[in-house]
Amino acid sequence: MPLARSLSVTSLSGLEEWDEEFDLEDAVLFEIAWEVANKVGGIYTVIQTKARLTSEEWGENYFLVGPYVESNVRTQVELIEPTNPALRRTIDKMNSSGCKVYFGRWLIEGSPYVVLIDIAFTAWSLDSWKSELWELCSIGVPWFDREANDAVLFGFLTAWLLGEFAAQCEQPAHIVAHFHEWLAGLGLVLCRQRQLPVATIFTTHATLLGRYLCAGNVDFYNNLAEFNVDKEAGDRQIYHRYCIERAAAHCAHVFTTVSQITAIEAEHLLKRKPGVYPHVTACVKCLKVNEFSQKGEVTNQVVYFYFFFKLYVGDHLTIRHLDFNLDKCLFLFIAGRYEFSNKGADIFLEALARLNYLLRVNHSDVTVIAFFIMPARTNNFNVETLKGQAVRKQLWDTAQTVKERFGKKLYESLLVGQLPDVSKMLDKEDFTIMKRAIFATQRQCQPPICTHNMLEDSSDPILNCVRRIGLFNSSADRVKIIFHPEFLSSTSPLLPMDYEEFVRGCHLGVFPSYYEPWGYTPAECTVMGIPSISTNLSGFGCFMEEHIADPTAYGIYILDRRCRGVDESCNQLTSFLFQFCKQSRRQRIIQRNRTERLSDLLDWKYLGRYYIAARHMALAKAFPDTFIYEPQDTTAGFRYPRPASVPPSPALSRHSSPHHSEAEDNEDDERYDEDLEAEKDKVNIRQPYTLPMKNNYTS
Ligand code: 1S3
Repeated sequence: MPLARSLSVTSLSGLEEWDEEFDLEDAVLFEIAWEVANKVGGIYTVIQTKARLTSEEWGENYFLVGPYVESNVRTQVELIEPTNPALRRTIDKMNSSGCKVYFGRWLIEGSPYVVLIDIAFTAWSLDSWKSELWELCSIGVPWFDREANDAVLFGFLTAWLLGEFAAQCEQPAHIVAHFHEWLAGLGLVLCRQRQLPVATIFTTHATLLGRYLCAGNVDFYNNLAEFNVDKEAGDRQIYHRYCIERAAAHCAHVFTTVSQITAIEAEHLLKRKPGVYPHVTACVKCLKVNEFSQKGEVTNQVVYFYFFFKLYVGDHLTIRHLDFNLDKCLFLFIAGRYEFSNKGADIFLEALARLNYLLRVNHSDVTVIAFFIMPARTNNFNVETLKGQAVRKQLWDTAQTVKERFGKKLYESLLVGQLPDVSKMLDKEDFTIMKRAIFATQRQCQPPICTHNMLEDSSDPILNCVRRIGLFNSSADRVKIIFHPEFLSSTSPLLPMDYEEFVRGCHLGVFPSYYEPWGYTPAECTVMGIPSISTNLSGFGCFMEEHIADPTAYGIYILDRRCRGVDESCNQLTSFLFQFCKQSRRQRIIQRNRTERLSDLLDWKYLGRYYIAARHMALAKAFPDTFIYEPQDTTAGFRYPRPASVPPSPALSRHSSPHHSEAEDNEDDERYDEDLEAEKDKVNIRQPYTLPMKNNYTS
């Protein structure tokens, strides 16, 4: 019998311990998810950002498994011959049996290997696999549920891959297979049913029922223990999906989820307590803002936004009346999967209406521009938005024309040996061209709320809410709304920037979710030094509350949606927003610097250890003769201290009033630089990280 190998995870040095003490050469890790090289939602970001750390740990023995989507492969994957001989034989065998399986490197940090399975190519097996599923587990998948059909194909193919791989290995292999979310879960169920030599982990990033129940009008958290889960799933026509998810959770050697709050939910809805709680984040150092200047918050993106917005609401700004001061504009945003109430877009809009009222009655000179970046069905940009772009192009062309004419006159003057007469460099015709261009920016209608033509305009929840609260971007409104129902892309003609650039250009991310197992959007804001609002019903919000002494001082506003009614939460959100609007530029900069300092806390370097623990535990359960798992009590947690510069009492605050003047701001600039350095020094002397490691592995 091979010597039992002891696996332990102690503190953050757990990573080194694994490398030093254990020979992983014969162990192979497969990580299986629908979102491998296939961006659909949050799981993509999780897997993509974690890949580097996992590749470092598992090297050549780490393979991600996902669906083959040609358009994604063309842009993200370099197809190559399989490097591992057993895997090469596996893929050859599957391909000669009517499958299409590809192998390559995913071109992201860590360049992990990917095995991509073309499920459409094997669609002819769907009916027979469905009946096999019925025979095995009594799960009947209806023909009309396309996503569930994909889950069946993907599940049978991944189980085939793992089974074949185990058979092709010359020595008995120690395989770990980590499945994410119900869409990949069937593969796990089949692995166990076929008794494959595979240590299995199932991570759910949200429960199906939780998502559906919260999206309806249900008091979810107070009734968690009461739901008749089978009935609720049946009522929502997701019983078959629910069965796959629940079967995967129960069959797994190790069942994990992304946060404490989702663990409680999973225990009630899936009837198994997840043993570990890996706080997954989307945060990597490469997301950090290098060009963010400590002194000024005006990044290129902010300038771009000004420009974009100026054109977007052109007539208000430039021609009719300048209804807001560009230097006093604050850019807020919400982004993510379009789940109107789950993601808190409902209370955000309501709070914006209240904020608008407060800013108006207080005669504030601040203008808030709130972006909603949530994909919905559209048929392209609307005419008004495109007009803005056309005007931008026309202004640009005019500037080029005038520049050329100017250059020509300058050249001619130099040619005859004379310095130019500056007063004659622009003539009447130049002025006419320029005036015409400016006049063309005039518009007769209100700036549109939505940048696109919505397919379901009359029933769209954001648009209907805007209609109800009456925030129509009128010139008197201090809060303006731009709904961009498409994820951002640097190739977009309208807002040509990718998500990271966009976030950096904003002042505050607002994510008042009701259902948010983790919430990587506020986590991304944090690593990029952008303050954010999340809630104590989101994994991220709870995590920050637990680990930071004074989250607000770091620009982490946590809304109470647990113990307050909707109206009260909305008032609290309004007050957060109003406070933020009252901050001076200097206060915002200090806050951003503090926010950015939290990025270490969200690094995979530290949080990845939860995944390491889950894998160790699965190996020990599946191969008890070879591996022993020794969880260690590392429950001594840590708390990020209050920032050194936050006064213990408001009475001692130099800037107790957020309404100090601009002149004071300028005077303070030098003193502020010193403060900043001093504060940085203090924070550098921080305690070593000892993240609490939950020791209640019960699965
Ligand atoms: C899920 O994506 P979502 O936005 O549908 O998984 C994410 C990654 O774990 C998580 O952050 C998010 O809360 C979940 O909801």
